[in-house]
Amino acid sequence: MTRVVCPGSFDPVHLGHLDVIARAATQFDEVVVTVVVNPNKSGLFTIDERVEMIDACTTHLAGVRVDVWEGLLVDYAAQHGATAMIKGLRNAADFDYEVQMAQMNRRLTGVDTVFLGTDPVHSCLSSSLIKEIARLGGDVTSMVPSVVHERLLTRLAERA
Ligand code: COD
Repeated sequence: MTRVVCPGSFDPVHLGHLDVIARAATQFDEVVVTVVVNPNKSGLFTIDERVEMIDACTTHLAGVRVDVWEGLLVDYAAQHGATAMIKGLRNAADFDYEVQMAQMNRRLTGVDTVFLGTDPVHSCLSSSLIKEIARLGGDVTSMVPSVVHERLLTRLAERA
């Protein structure tokens, strides 16, 4: 059985993330979408809320489950028998950042990273840009699933 980890902040999950997760699910037996806790960064959504949203958006995908981790990702991969990390690549900036992390992760424990080139339809999506656009009243309905859209508008209204 091949188990892989698809890590991120997912604050919140968007269609670019979900495209990569769905494509990974066709290649590997189990994809663990791992919400990585960054203790120095408070997000718009709590970790539990991010997990709930990813769960809601991936129920139709066989072999996909969601987990949470705080610490080195390679430790998570080793403890859970994952053979690789999956990352989506949007552009050259992503490549420069991700390839260094991939090399370091491999150096630390030998775990490899598999890169999936983003579907061009989603290449300009990022959680931070989506939050900024929504906060300023822009339309993000084509960028996130409806369940995320509703929660995003609710949270921004609470914070306004
Ligand atoms: N299309 C396709 N893929 C996308 C898109 C898009 N539009 N946007 C993002 N992605 C992919 C990227 O591969 C990205 O890595 C992943 O989705 C998650 O994106 P985010 O923005 O939710 O998450 P990041 O980039 O904040 O997550 C970074 C990690 C948490 C993965 C990283 O910091 C990490 O591994 N931290 C753990 C601590 C650790 O081990 N550090 C040592 C590293 S050597």
